Amino acid sequence: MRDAPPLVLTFAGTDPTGGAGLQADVLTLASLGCHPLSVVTAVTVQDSLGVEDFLPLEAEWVADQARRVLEDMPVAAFKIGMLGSPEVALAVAEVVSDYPDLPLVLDPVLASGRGDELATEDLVAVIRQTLLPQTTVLTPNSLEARQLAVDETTDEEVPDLDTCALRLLELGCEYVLVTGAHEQTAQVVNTLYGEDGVLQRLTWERLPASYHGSGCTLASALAALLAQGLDLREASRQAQEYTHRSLRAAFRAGMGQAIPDRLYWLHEAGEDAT
Ligand code: PXL
Repeated sequence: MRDAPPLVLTFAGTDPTGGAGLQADVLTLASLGCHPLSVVTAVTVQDSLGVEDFLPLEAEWVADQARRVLEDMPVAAFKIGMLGSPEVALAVAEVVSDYPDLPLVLDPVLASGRGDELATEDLVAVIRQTLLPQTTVLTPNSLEARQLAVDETTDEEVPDLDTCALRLLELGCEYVLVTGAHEQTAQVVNTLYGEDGVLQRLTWERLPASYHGSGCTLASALAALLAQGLDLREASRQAQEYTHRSLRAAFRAGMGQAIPDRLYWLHEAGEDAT
Protein backbone atom coordinates (compact mmCIF):
# COMPACT_ATOMS: atom_id res chain seq x y z
CA MET A 1 0.00 0.00 0.00
CA ARG A 2 1.41 3.42 -0.86
CA ASP A 3 1.81 6.13 1.76
CA ALA A 4 -1.06 8.56 2.05
CA PRO A 5 -0.63 11.92 0.32
CA PRO A 6 -0.58 14.95 2.65
CA LEU A 7 -3.95 15.27 4.37
CA VAL A 8 -5.48 18.74 4.46
CA LEU A 9 -8.56 19.39 6.57
CA THR A 10 -10.90 22.08 5.28
CA PHE A 11 -13.66 23.64 7.37
CA ALA A 12 -16.12 25.11 4.87
CA GLY A 13 -19.69 25.72 3.80
CA THR A 14 -21.16 23.66 0.99
CA ASP A 15 -21.86 25.29 -2.37
CA PRO A 16 -24.21 23.24 -4.56
CA THR A 17 -22.89 24.96 -7.70
CA GLY A 18 -19.48 23.40 -7.14
CA GLY A 19 -17.99 26.83 -7.74
CA ALA A 20 -16.98 27.90 -4.24
CA GLY A 21 -16.83 26.65 -0.68
CA LEU A 22 -16.22 23.06 0.30
CA GLN A 23 -16.51 21.75 -3.24
CA ALA A 24 -13.93 24.24 -4.52
CA ASP A 25 -11.60 23.27 -1.68
CA VAL A 26 -11.91 19.54 -2.32
CA LEU A 27 -11.23 19.94 -6.04
CA THR A 28 -8.24 22.21 -5.43
CA LEU A 29 -6.67 20.06 -2.73
CA ALA A 30 -7.03 16.91 -4.82
CA SER A 31 -5.79 18.63 -7.96
CA LEU A 32 -2.61 19.62 -6.11
CA GLY A 33 -1.93 16.10 -4.85
CA CYS A 34 -3.35 16.26 -1.34
CA HIS A 35 -6.14 14.21 0.14
CA PRO A 36 -9.00 16.49 1.25
CA LEU A 37 -10.66 15.96 4.61
CA SER A 38 -13.80 18.03 4.79
CA VAL A 39 -15.78 19.32 7.72
CA VAL A 40 -19.08 20.99 6.84
CA THR A 41 -19.71 24.23 8.75
CA ALA A 42 -22.81 25.48 6.94
CA VAL A 43 -25.13 24.65 4.07
CA THR A 44 -25.84 27.33 1.49
CA VAL A 45 -28.61 27.78 -1.06
CA GLN A 46 -27.12 29.51 -4.07
CA ASP A 47 -26.57 29.59 -7.79
CA SER A 48 -23.84 31.11 -9.92
CA LEU A 49 -25.38 34.57 -9.37
CA GLY A 50 -25.27 34.65 -5.59
CA VAL A 51 -26.13 33.19 -2.19
CA GLU A 52 -29.86 33.05 -1.42
CA ASP A 53 -29.66 31.71 2.14
CA PHE A 54 -27.51 29.63 4.47
CA LEU A 55 -27.85 27.47 7.56
CA PRO A 56 -24.90 27.12 9.94
CA LEU A 57 -24.56 23.67 11.50
CA GLU A 58 -24.78 23.23 15.24
CA ALA A 59 -21.33 23.99 16.61
CA GLU A 60 -21.06 20.64 18.34
CA TRP A 61 -21.63 18.82 15.04
CA VAL A 62 -18.79 20.78 13.46
CA ALA A 63 -16.39 20.00 16.31
CA ASP A 64 -17.42 16.32 16.31
CA GLN A 65 -16.81 15.92 12.58
CA ALA A 66 -13.34 17.39 12.95
CA ARG A 67 -12.28 15.58 16.11
CA ARG A 68 -13.32 12.23 14.71
CA VAL A 69 -11.02 12.46 11.69
CA LEU A 70 -8.24 14.26 13.58
CA GLU A 71 -8.03 11.40 16.05
CA ASP A 72 -7.81 8.91 13.19
CA MET A 73 -5.58 10.63 10.62
CA PRO A 74 -2.37 12.69 10.71
CA VAL A 75 -3.44 16.03 9.26
CA ALA A 76 -0.72 18.18 7.64
CA ALA A 77 -2.55 21.51 7.35
CA PHE A 78 -5.84 23.26 8.01
CA LYS A 79 -7.84 25.52 5.72
CA ILE A 80 -10.78 27.49 7.11
CA GLY A 81 -13.42 29.13 4.91
CA MET A 82 -17.03 30.07 5.60
CA LEU A 83 -17.96 29.54 9.26
CA GLY A 84 -21.61 30.63 9.28
CA SER A 85 -22.02 31.61 12.96
CA PRO A 86 -19.97 32.85 15.92
CA GLU A 87 -20.67 29.54 17.72
CA VAL A 88 -19.21 27.51 14.84
CA ALA A 89 -16.20 29.82 14.68
CA LEU A 90 -15.57 29.31 18.41
CA ALA A 91 -15.86 25.54 18.05
CA VAL A 92 -13.40 25.52 15.14
CA ALA A 93 -10.99 27.77 17.06
CA GLU A 94 -11.09 25.35 19.96
CA VAL A 95 -10.42 22.29 17.77
CA VAL A 96 -7.47 23.83 15.92
CA SER A 97 -5.95 25.10 19.17
CA ASP A 98 -5.05 21.47 19.94
CA TYR A 99 -2.78 21.45 16.84
CA PRO A 100 -0.69 24.61 17.20
CA ASP A 101 2.16 23.32 15.03
CA LEU A 102 0.08 22.77 11.89
CA PRO A 103 -0.05 25.45 9.19
CA LEU A 104 -3.47 27.09 9.15
CA VAL A 105 -4.74 29.10 6.19
CA LEU A 106 -7.74 31.28 7.01
CA ASP A 107 -9.85 32.66 4.19
CA PRO A 108 -12.14 35.17 5.92
CA VAL A 109 -15.34 34.58 3.96
CA LEU A 110 -17.35 37.68 4.79
CA ALA A 111 -19.42 37.99 1.60
CA SER A 112 -20.21 36.12 -1.60
CA GLY A 113 -18.84 37.27 -4.94
CA ARG A 114 -22.05 39.26 -5.48
CA GLY A 115 -21.72 40.85 -2.04
CA ASP A 116 -24.31 38.79 -0.12
CA GLU A 117 -23.34 38.98 3.55
CA LEU A 118 -22.01 35.66 4.87
CA ALA A 119 -20.69 36.90 8.24
CA THR A 120 -22.33 39.09 10.88
CA GLU A 121 -20.36 41.61 12.94
CA ASP A 122 -20.45 39.12 15.87
CA LEU A 123 -18.81 36.48 13.72
CA VAL A 124 -16.18 38.95 12.53
CA ALA A 125 -15.40 39.72 16.18
CA VAL A 126 -14.91 36.01 16.99
CA ILE A 127 -12.69 35.58 13.93
CA ARG A 128 -10.57 38.53 15.09
CA GLN A 129 -10.28 37.34 18.66
CA THR A 130 -9.98 33.57 18.41
CA LEU A 131 -8.88 32.62 14.90
CA LEU A 132 -6.48 35.35 13.74
CA PRO A 133 -4.06 34.59 16.62
CA GLN A 134 -3.88 30.96 15.45
CA THR A 135 -3.54 31.72 11.75
CA THR A 136 -0.39 31.07 9.74
CA VAL A 137 -1.62 32.84 6.60
CA LEU A 138 -4.73 34.99 6.33
CA THR A 139 -5.96 35.41 2.74
CA PRO A 140 -8.41 38.35 2.63
CA ASN A 141 -9.33 40.18 -0.51
CA SER A 142 -8.80 43.92 -0.16
CA LEU A 143 -12.42 44.50 0.95
CA GLU A 144 -12.13 41.85 3.67
CA ALA A 145 -8.75 43.19 4.78
CA ARG A 146 -10.29 46.63 5.35
CA GLN A 147 -13.37 45.19 7.08
CA LEU A 148 -11.30 43.03 9.43
CA ALA A 149 -8.81 45.79 10.22
CA VAL A 150 -11.33 48.51 11.04
CA ASP A 151 -13.73 48.26 13.95
CA GLU A 152 -17.13 49.16 12.45
CA THR A 153 -18.42 50.50 15.76
CA THR A 154 -16.02 53.45 15.47
CA ASP A 155 -16.26 56.03 12.69
CA GLU A 156 -12.54 55.82 12.02
CA GLU A 157 -11.44 56.55 8.46
CA VAL A 158 -10.24 53.39 6.72
CA PRO A 159 -6.44 53.45 6.41
CA ASP A 160 -4.54 52.32 3.30
CA LEU A 161 -4.24 48.61 2.55
CA ASP A 162 -0.66 48.28 3.80
CA THR A 163 -1.71 49.69 7.16
CA CYS A 164 -4.75 47.38 7.29
CA ALA A 165 -2.47 44.38 6.64
CA LEU A 166 -0.08 45.45 9.41
CA ARG A 167 -3.00 45.70 11.81
CA LEU A 168 -4.09 42.17 10.93
CA LEU A 169 -0.56 41.01 11.76
CA GLU A 170 -0.83 42.82 15.09
CA LEU A 171 -4.02 40.84 15.76
CA GLY A 172 -1.85 37.75 15.69
CA CYS A 173 -1.68 36.10 12.27
CA GLU A 174 1.84 35.29 11.09
CA TYR A 175 1.39 36.34 7.46
CA VAL A 176 -1.30 38.10 5.44
CA LEU A 177 -1.78 37.65 1.70
CA VAL A 178 -4.07 40.44 0.45
CA THR A 179 -5.53 39.88 -3.01
CA GLY A 180 -6.17 42.88 -5.22
CA ALA A 181 -8.80 41.83 -7.77
CA HIS A 182 -11.35 44.25 -6.25
CA GLU A 183 -9.03 47.28 -6.57
CA GLN A 184 -9.32 49.69 -9.49
CA THR A 185 -5.93 48.81 -10.94
CA ALA A 186 -5.05 47.80 -14.50
CA GLN A 187 -3.45 44.60 -13.25
CA VAL A 188 -4.21 42.54 -10.16
CA VAL A 189 -1.60 43.04 -7.44
CA ASN A 190 -1.44 40.52 -4.58
CA THR A 191 0.75 41.36 -1.59
CA LEU A 192 2.19 39.05 1.06
CA TYR A 193 3.00 40.69 4.39
CA GLY A 194 4.97 39.40 7.36
CA GLU A 195 6.19 41.05 10.52
CA ASP A 196 8.92 42.84 8.55
CA GLY A 197 6.38 44.33 6.14
CA VAL A 198 5.96 43.45 2.47
CA LEU A 199 7.54 40.08 1.67
CA GLN A 200 6.29 39.66 -1.88
CA ARG A 201 4.22 41.62 -4.36
CA LEU A 202 3.11 39.74 -7.46
CA THR A 203 1.27 41.22 -10.42
CA TRP A 204 -1.15 39.28 -12.58
CA GLU A 205 -3.03 40.04 -15.78
CA ARG A 206 -6.57 41.14 -14.96
CA LEU A 207 -8.89 38.47 -16.38
CA PRO A 208 -12.13 39.51 -18.09
CA ALA A 209 -14.82 37.70 -16.10
CA SER A 210 -16.06 37.50 -12.53
CA TYR A 211 -15.30 34.14 -10.94
CA HIS A 212 -17.11 32.05 -8.32
CA GLY A 213 -14.74 30.72 -5.66
CA SER A 214 -11.44 32.28 -6.65
CA GLY A 215 -10.61 33.04 -3.00
CA CYS A 216 -11.42 29.46 -1.93
CA THR A 217 -9.12 28.21 -4.69
CA LEU A 218 -6.21 30.41 -3.63
CA ALA A 219 -6.51 29.59 0.08
CA SER A 220 -6.86 25.85 -0.53
CA ALA A 221 -3.93 25.84 -2.94
CA LEU A 222 -1.83 27.59 -0.32
CA ALA A 223 -2.83 25.04 2.33
CA ALA A 224 -1.99 22.19 -0.07
CA LEU A 225 1.45 23.58 -0.86
CA LEU A 226 2.27 24.31 2.80
CA ALA A 227 1.17 20.75 3.65
CA GLN A 228 3.73 19.57 1.11
CA GLY A 229 6.45 21.49 2.92
CA LEU A 230 7.06 24.40 0.54
CA ASP A 231 8.35 27.54 2.18
CA LEU A 232 5.84 30.33 2.46
CA ARG A 233 7.00 32.59 -0.37
CA GLU A 234 7.21 29.73 -2.83
CA ALA A 235 3.84 28.36 -1.69
CA SER A 236 2.33 31.83 -2.13
CA ARG A 237 3.77 32.19 -5.65
CA GLN A 238 2.70 28.72 -6.76
CA ALA A 239 -0.78 29.04 -5.20
CA GLN A 240 -1.32 32.29 -7.13
CA GLU A 241 -0.05 30.70 -10.34
CA TYR A 242 -2.39 27.73 -9.84
CA THR A 243 -5.35 30.04 -9.15
CA HIS A 244 -4.57 32.21 -12.16
CA ARG A 245 -4.44 29.17 -14.42
CA SER A 246 -7.71 27.81 -12.95
CA LEU A 247 -9.39 31.17 -13.64
CA ARG A 248 -7.99 31.34 -17.18
CA ALA A 249 -9.56 27.94 -17.83
CA ALA A 250 -12.89 28.89 -16.20
CA PHE A 251 -16.16 27.94 -17.83
CA ARG A 252 -19.67 29.33 -17.71
CA ALA A 253 -22.06 26.77 -16.27
CA GLY A 254 -24.91 29.09 -15.29
CA MET A 255 -26.09 32.64 -15.82
CA GLY A 256 -23.79 34.31 -13.31
CA GLN A 257 -20.13 34.04 -12.39
CA ALA A 258 -17.77 31.71 -14.23
CA ILE A 259 -16.50 28.61 -12.46
CA PRO A 260 -12.73 28.15 -12.22
CA ASP A 261 -11.44 24.85 -13.62
CA ARG A 262 -9.27 23.46 -10.83
CA LEU A 263 -8.48 20.47 -13.05
CA TYR A 264 -7.27 22.62 -15.96
CA TRP A 265 -4.17 20.48 -16.31
CA LEU A 266 -6.29 17.45 -17.32
CA HIS A 267 -7.31 19.27 -20.49
CA GLU A 268 -3.83 20.63 -21.11
CA ALA A 269 -2.48 17.08 -20.93
CA GLY A 270 -5.19 16.01 -23.44
CA GLU A 271 -4.23 18.79 -25.84
CA ASP A 272 -0.58 17.75 -25.72
CA ALA A 273 -1.47 14.19 -26.60
CA THR A 274 -3.42 15.04 -29.76
O1 PXL B 1 -16.22 32.45 -2.21
C1 PXL B 1 -16.55 32.55 -0.88
C2 PXL B 1 -17.48 31.46 -0.45
C3 PXL B 1 -17.03 30.49 0.41
N1 PXL B 1 -17.80 29.49 0.86
C4 PXL B 1 -19.07 29.39 0.47
C5 PXL B 1 -19.60 30.32 -0.40
C6 PXL B 1 -18.79 31.39 -0.86
C7 PXL B 1 -19.32 32.39 -1.79
O2 PXL B 1 -20.42 32.36 -2.26
O3 PXL B 1 -20.87 30.21 -0.79
C8 PXL B 1 -19.90 28.26 0.96
